[in-house]
Formats: sequence, C-alpha cells, structure tokens
Amino acid sequence: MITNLKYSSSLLGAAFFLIASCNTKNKNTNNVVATEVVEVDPEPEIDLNNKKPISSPLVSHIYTADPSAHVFNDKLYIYPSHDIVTDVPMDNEGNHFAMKDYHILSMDEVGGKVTDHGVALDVKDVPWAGRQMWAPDAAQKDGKYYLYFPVKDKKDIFAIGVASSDSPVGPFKAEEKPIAGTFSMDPSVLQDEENYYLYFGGIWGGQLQNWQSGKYDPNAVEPKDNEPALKPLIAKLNSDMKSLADAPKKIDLLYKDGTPILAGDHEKRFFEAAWVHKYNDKYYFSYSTGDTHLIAYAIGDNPYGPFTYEGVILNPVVGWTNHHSITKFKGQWYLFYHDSLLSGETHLRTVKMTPLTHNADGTIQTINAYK
Ligand code: FUB
Repeated sequence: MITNLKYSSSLLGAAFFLIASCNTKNKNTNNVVATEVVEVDPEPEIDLNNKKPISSPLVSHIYTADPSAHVFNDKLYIYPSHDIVTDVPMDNEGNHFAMKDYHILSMDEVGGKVTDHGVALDVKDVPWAGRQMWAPDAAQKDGKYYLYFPVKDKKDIFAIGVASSDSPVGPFKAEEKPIAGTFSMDPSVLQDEENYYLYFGGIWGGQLQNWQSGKYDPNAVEPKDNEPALKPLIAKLNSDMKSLADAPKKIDLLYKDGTPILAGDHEKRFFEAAWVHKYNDKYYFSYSTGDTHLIAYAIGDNPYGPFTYEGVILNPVVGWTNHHSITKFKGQWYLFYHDSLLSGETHLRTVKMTPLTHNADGTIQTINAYK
C-alpha cells in the first residue's frame, strides 16, 4: 500500500484538484533545516462532475477502511481498519496510515442501524506490536471468534497476528507472538467446509518484495517488468486457528493463455487486499492492483489456485487505496469497499457497501462507485 496526494473534492459535482504530486518533510541536521522532497504516487483522477456516490458511508463518526465483512449467526459484521488523523507525512510506504486499534461494526439488516462496538483490540495490548494496525479479517469456529491483523513489529517489519474472543465484536485477546511463518500484511480468511485458509501479502509498504529470498531483505526490489509478478500467499490454518498447518504457498495468478501475470502489468498484477469467495463451486480471488487503483478478480477451481484473471470488480474510488470484501447476506451478494470522499484525505477513509452481481456465465459485473 502506499499513499499520496491530498485533493479537494467538495461533495458532488465538484471539481477534483490534485494539489501536489510530492510531499515535503523537514529534516534537522546539524542545526541546518533541509527540506527533503518525498515522491508520492498520484491518486486516480476521478471525474465527479454530475455524479453521485452509489452508496453512503456506513458510519461517519469515525473513519474506517478495508472492510472485511462476514455473516455470523445471521448478523452482518464488518472488520475494518480504523483510520486516524496523524501528522506523519505521506510517503510511498504508507507511513501516514498510522492506525492504533480496531473497531467492529455490525448490522441486522442492510440499510438498518450500524452499531460501532468500540475498541475491540488496541495496539498497546499486542505484546509484539510496534505500529500501524492495517487491514484485518475475522473467522468463527466452534463458538469462538478470531481476529487476524497485520501490524509492524518493534523492528518495523510486518507480520500477522491473531487474537481471540467469545464474542464476534470482542474485546479480543492477542497472542504473545505473531503467527509463525507469516509476513507482509492484509490477511483474509476463507472458510471452506471445515477448512480455514489464510491469504496474505501486499507489495510496496506491505513489504512482500522484501521476502523473495525467504528472509526479510530490506534492500530487495520488485521483479523486472517482464518477469512474473510477486505472488500472494495462502496457508491452511490449524484447528487451533492460531497457527499454520503448512508453510505458506505462493498463489499463481495467470493470464487466460496460462502464463503468469507479469510485474509490469500494473492493471492486472497483485498489489494487496487478497479476498476469496466461493460461488457455484468456483473460487474467486479478488485483489487490489494498487497504483492502478482497481479491484480485479481471477477464478480458480480450489482455494490454492491457480487463478485465471477475469476482469475488474470495482473501478478506482476517491483516494489512493482500493480495498474490498465480498459476502452474501440474506440471499444477496455485496461488495464492501471504502473511499475518501467524506474527508478529502487519502488516509481518512469511509466504508460502504453495494450489491454485487454474478452474471450467468460466472463473471462479475463491474461496479462504478460514482454515477
Ligand atoms: O489501511 C492500510 C492499508 O491500506 C491496507 O492494509 C491496504 O490494503 C490499504 O487499503
């Protein structure tokens, strides 16, 4: 994940201005104050003229992002990131996404009251954590609930933690250490019959590029444009839901001709936000393409893939990041997503939901968040 420019979007129909394509940081070295220019990748340019957002914020008393939605006991629960105001400058590592806790949202029916259940887990209660609580997910097994969350450790390296509770809304009690064998960020869990699979990974600020050798290498770089792109990971969870049953495996994302998606193909390559849903016995792997701001998807025959690229689920939204989940509730499939329309700040996002349609041939209708 990354960050970017501040824009001014007065609500609907207003012009969308990119204020700058760089950010400045003050550095005080030997009493000489120097200004270092930090390059930041631009947000998508979205023409909001004469358009309205297709959905309203689910809550607006706090900023929320990266919504992972699940139905537990016939109720809809959303496990989002909790965005906060910060003075950390924007950069391409996403340092200004400085979140410190998680709040869980729930609703009994779509369009009904959305309840914020307060702090479910605070970074200060995670023994191994340093900073930046990013996109979480949750799972239910045998009446217990498990929250999976990425946070940087005290050496500033992302890993995935797990915390458990007797309630879907917490409070959650974190384990002493991250889940052994995990790295990078953006965990999500697929329950497939009695099996649970953990998906994870994200490039740039998500540090996936640093793990290509199997060990964290701070100097590692992404593959060249004509090489296969970095791959997201999958591992089956043990029955304790707190450890991996096997070593993480790389997931193949393929073009229709069966060859791997290339690192230079930014409209199709995996960036972050892995999510898998099952529809008509097929497995749909959806993900963010990061700097091209799309939610794309690929289809496979089992949870491990390979998955063949199929298309775009969600076009770019206001703000740099695009992150989603897909869940069926009371017979209707929904896309959960976020945007920065309410705040005008890329790191202060708002979660939303909208119906999602699978076509008769199994493809998904592309959604535009503004019409
Ligand atoms: O919310 C922090 C990060 O921004 C998430 O982990 C990424 O997926 C992006 O949405």
